[in-house]
Amino acid sequence: MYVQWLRDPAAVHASWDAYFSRAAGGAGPGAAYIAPPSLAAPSANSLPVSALVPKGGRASLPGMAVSENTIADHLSVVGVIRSYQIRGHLVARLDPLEIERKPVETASEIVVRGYMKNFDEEDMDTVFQLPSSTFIGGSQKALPLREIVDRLEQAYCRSIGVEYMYINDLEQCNWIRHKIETPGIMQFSNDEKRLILARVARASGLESFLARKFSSEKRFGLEGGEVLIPAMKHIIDVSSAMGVESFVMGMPHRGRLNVLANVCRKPLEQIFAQFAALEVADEGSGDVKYHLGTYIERLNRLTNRNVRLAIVANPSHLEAVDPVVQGKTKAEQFYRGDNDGNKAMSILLHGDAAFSGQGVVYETIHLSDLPAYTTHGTIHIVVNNQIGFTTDPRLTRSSPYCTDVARVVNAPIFHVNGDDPEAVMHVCKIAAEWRNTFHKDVVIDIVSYRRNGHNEIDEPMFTHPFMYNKIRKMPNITEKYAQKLIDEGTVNAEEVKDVIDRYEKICEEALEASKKETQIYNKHWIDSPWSGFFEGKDPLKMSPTGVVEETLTHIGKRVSSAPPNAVDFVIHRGLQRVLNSRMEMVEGRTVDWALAEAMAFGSLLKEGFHVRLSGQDVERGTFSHRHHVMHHQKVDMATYRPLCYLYPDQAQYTVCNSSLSEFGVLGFELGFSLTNPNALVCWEAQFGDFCNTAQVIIDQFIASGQAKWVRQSGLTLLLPHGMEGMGPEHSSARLERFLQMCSDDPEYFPPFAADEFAIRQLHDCNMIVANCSMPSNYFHILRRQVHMPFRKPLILMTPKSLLRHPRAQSSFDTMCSGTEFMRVLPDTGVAAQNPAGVRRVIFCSGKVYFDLEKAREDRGLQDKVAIVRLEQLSPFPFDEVKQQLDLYPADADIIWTQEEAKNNGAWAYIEPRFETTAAKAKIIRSESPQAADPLPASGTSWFWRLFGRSAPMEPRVGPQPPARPPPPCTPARRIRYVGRNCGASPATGSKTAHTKELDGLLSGSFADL
Ligand SMILES: Cc1ncc(C[n+]2csc(CCOP(=O)(O)OP(=O)(O)O)c2C)c(N)n1
Ligand SMILES: [Mg+2]
Repeated sequence: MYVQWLRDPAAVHASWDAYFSRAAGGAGPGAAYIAPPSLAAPSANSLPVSALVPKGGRASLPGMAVSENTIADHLSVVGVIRSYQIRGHLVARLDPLEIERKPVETASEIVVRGYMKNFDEEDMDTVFQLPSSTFIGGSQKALPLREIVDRLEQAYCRSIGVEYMYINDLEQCNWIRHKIETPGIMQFSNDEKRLILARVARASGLESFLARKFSSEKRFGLEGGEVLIPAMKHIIDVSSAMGVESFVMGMPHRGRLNVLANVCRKPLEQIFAQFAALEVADEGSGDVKYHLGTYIERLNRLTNRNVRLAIVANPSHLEAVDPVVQGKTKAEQFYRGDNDGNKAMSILLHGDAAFSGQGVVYETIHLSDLPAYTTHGTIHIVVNNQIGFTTDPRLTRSSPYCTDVARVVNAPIFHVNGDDPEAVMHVCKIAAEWRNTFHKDVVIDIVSYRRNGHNEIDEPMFTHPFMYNKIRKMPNITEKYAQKLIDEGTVNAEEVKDVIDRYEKICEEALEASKKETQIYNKHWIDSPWSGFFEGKDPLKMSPTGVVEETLTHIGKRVSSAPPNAVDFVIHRGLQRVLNSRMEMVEGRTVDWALAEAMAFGSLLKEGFHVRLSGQDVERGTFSHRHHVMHHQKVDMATYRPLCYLYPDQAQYTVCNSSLSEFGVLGFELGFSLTNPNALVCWEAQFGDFCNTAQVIIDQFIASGQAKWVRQSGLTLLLPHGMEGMGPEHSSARLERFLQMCSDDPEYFPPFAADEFAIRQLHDCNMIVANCSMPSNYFHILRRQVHMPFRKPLILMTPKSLLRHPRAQSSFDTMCSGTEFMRVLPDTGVAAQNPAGVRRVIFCSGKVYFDLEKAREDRGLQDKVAIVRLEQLSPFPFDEVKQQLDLYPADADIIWTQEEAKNNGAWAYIEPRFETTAAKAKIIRSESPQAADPLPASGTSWFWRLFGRSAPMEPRVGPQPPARPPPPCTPARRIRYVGRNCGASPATGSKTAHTKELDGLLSGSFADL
């Protein structure tokens, strides 16, 4: 305070000004405090202390004395004001049900605590100067105490309870004070009130219409919280007026149909058609109606500006969509060059139980201020119906409010009574303006109730008799607000009836129209349309992934050099060694893993594709191999990112260390990948096993997103994987789990033509799983992600020790023009040159290849054992595996060697597919290829129609084909497992045991030859 006073004496209370003036004037210890002036009436009905201080402030106050009581009173007034600002929300009338309304006396105890004890009734008319920390005076500088308290009650203890005093930034605090305390600030014109009424009437109207027409259907209605609809619309109006053009929204089940209809203006007939059990006319297995996404462009009537509204499709898993929405929003801002989030913003809706219970809320909110993840402020709206399914928040939440999680990022939180629509609109306006001003998160907690059970066929009285007896007596919000407006003369009863009847008619007409529909289309519910991406593309044409050598050399040299134009940029000596050895490799036309990755990224950037790599410590790389950000050793925060400076007209490269979150960050990157297909978006786990804390994103979005929501994503997961004696964790990325989710049929050998086999499989699969062993293949598979004419998620097991393994290096020859990704890497040694002499074919994948290769050499078995690597595990390369089986003698022993335990790794996935392939190989030898079992072409599929061609063969997406007889049994061609036993833990914790196990599996692989 003293420092403040030094800057501006008027900034502190007059009593402190007097004190500091004397102290500064040399008053000795204890003497700076002066007694109150004797001329002042000692009664509290005196002048404000400011009046006792000479005009001009800080002049010394000789002889001036202010009574101790007067100073104490003034300090108490400051305390009272501050108390309301900090704790007023605790007694605000937020709950429409008034279940926990506190008695007035207790309430004032809670808020002002001891500060009012100084005053009695007489003091209430004493005029006090107002401190600069309040705006309750408006243009007045002093007010009687009664008026001060009254205005504070109005501002802080009516329908709005605001929490903001923990915000560290004074400007932000003052901004909120101003918006909340200024007298008369919450006023609405008659037209504005009519608009609120019309909007709330539509919200209620839709729910009651659905309740009448589809009484036995679950819709997770909004009744009791209908004010959400005008609230969202108001936020959109205010934000649109401030220039926002695109709104990306995420929300749970509750009220979703209402939001689609009345906020997004999704055609009602499409919504009603979802209630009829109609056949789906296009691709995808679909989802329930209250999970579907949408994307609408329309004119905002109030601002006369176009707005784009997207609701992101979500699974049942509450809050899981939050980071996805943020990533999608970030991408919209990125591609628009909207660096401050002025054009695109996100709105997230939450339930009270989910917002406080789900950890991903915290993970998402914690991204809000990170440079590479911020969306420059999200408006969170909690539809706080004070219940979660059957659960009472008083027993299932430790935090006082369901919104407390947002306090960690200093977000202001506006609690508001949902039955006071004007108060709700007021906080919505403040929230939109807050976001526009400070570009930070803000929370609106609409305290409401749930009129029905969790869904419409659920009985709430089982668990909440007290609450529901109250709810039964509650008038509908439209009735309540209409009555208020009628009472104050804003509208008359006929107008209200007209508003309600008109919407009912709209619904009736839409229902009639929906009855004419015979089919529904999943594509109508797409949340991220990629206009222009599919059109005119040949679905079987993959652009080349090999590049001219000059590109490799150029990129290689750039990432092997310190900043070319900054001679004084001091880099670490260890890094210099890394760069030197990189340069040597480039000169020798070879690459290791890190170089291959840099060349894949760099060549895509050159071609104009944005590349984004996000995850924990990705900038350097967990294994210190990447170094995409070089740090000046002498200047803090001075960095150089070589991949950003490859070519003058290249696309932007983003590499960003994330927060220590998997669920949040993976969800974010998935969202990022949805906005624009022309980008490579990668998320890297620190170690592969950590991806299991993001399992919801993997199961509910990545593996099944396209099937449920016809929405593609090319997101790439880089998961360090491999048994290297590092213990149970840090070893397995749980390859088996990904493979189990792959939708390619183990018993079906696709009948695709040889030149289309790979691409048709890729098109039909739900995701790609690969475990590459060579840098060149890593290079190609990354590039293939963007050069496919469609998008599929890629799950890539990535190496640890192979990063520096001398044999895990590739020649430029395998990356230059004309080369491509090899799904299978055949043996190229003596065995392959004389296949007839081969006694055993070992199939494997990933790092174990190098152990096997060495063991074969050690045993001198190069002519007897062929080793074949499956680089792409799913979709399973049936055709190329068959070629390998055909190449070697029919009686050669076939084994699958893996380093993961038998119940882990690829074995369970591989085995049935090998059986199918082996059976096919036999059949082909004895029968004509046409005798195999292709499915007959039936009509034109979605896939082919998409590209304007008729289908040569029915693709394997969508309805499953009729059951086929199992493949013929061919015991001679069975594949045998060699590897670790089954295990509960992915790997042993003992280095010795690890080595023994490895020796064992290598001996087993070459036994009996
Ligand atoms: C992660 C997760 N756990 C459990 C559920 C099951 N579930 C569905 S709705 C619900 C209650 C949600 O309460 P709240 O967030 O307050 O929303 P409300 O239904 O009250 O609008 C629960 C537990 C779920 N959908 N997602
Ligand atoms: Mg709830």
